[in-house]
Amino acid sequence: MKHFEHEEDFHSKDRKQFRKQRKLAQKTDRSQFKKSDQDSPIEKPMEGLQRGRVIAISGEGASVDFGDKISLCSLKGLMKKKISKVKNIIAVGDWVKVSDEGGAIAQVEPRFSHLSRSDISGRKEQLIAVNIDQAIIIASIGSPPLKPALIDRYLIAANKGAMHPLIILNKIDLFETSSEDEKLRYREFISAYEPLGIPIVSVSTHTRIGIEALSHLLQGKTSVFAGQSGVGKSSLLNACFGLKLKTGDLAIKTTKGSHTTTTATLIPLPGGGYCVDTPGIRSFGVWKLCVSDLKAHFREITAVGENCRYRNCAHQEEPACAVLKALATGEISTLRYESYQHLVQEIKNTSKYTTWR
Ligand SMILES: Nc1nc2c(ncn2[C@@H]2O[C@H](COP(=O)(O)OP(=O)(O)OP(=O)(O)O)[C@@H](O)[C@H]2O)c(=O)[nH]1
Ligand SMILES: [Mg+2]
Ligand SMILES: [Zn+2]
Repeated sequence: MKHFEHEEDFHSKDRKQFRKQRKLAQKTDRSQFKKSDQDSPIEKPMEGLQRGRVIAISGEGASVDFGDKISLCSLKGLMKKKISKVKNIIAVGDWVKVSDEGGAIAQVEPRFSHLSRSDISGRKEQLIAVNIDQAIIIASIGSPPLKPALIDRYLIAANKGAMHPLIILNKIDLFETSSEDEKLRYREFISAYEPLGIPIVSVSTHTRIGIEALSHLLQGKTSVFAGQSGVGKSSLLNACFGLKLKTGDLAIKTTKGSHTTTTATLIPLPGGGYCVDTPGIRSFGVWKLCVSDLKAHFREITAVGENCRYRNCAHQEEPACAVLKALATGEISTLRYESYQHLVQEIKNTSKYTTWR
């Protein structure tokens, strides 16, 4: 099966093919491919179809697990029928119905959860994995450095997609030899994020600290591993379940990490449950990020902000700003404040008509 270097390559190929099909079809039937026809790809039930689960997607189609066999199925049937707001109309974790002849996917079942992001253009939603119980957000305390702002993005996306989030901080074995700055950042992170009520587990595949606890959290559930390239997602799955997933060698590459896992794959776990190992991504834009997402996610900032002098206070340099005061006393964490300001700016850059109250 041909694998693309990045998932974007595959989906942009998809889009080109689809545009061609739409042009051709519009000549004969203008109703079928209307741009407004962009809802979910779910259809009325059809007879004579086999049900299976999408475990991986490549340039040639989707690998579908039918229980007794795994087959490569085409997306052609779906592409001909529907245009979708999402960039990829099916995703890893989808339950699909496939026609016996030709192995084309005819239907996609309703999803109970999804993890998605904005595609590179910012105009389409890109599904990472669907029908997943929990999003395991993985970061490392060093190599690559801890990025709280990226973790906040994943937390917001998990919440929007109805997945339970968990934070895993890998490479805790590096703590002793870390710089004072890195140590401080790690401690600050724990004290700022623990009060949010999201489980945080510090682990190491090298010393096996926390590996048993992580295995326990994954057992019997369906999870998606998300996080920057090089944080150790594949290494952690190997350490927890004795798998042999390909991992990158940071020692001979850069400390930024290079993409070792190139396509998202749903992996059955020994003892029950599934996990999607995903390729690390460079940037993660939350799809349809809005003011209410920020209010819900940065509750401590929203609550304190009620006491600012101005109702539309941006908490930047305004007089009598309660948030800046709380920041100075340490009541609000600098990491959370910086992350909040980043995301506010992102909303302002992408939407013209944002109102803050
Ligand atoms: N020091 C240290 N290094 C680790 C640990 N876990 C993984 N690594 C190293 O981190 C590097 C990257 O690991 P991977 O498992 O390939 O990372 P990944 O997140 O799957 O990366 P992508 O597939 O590119 O997204 C490898 O060199 C691992 O040996 C750890 O606990 N401590
Ligand atoms: Mg990997
Ligand atoms: Zn303020």
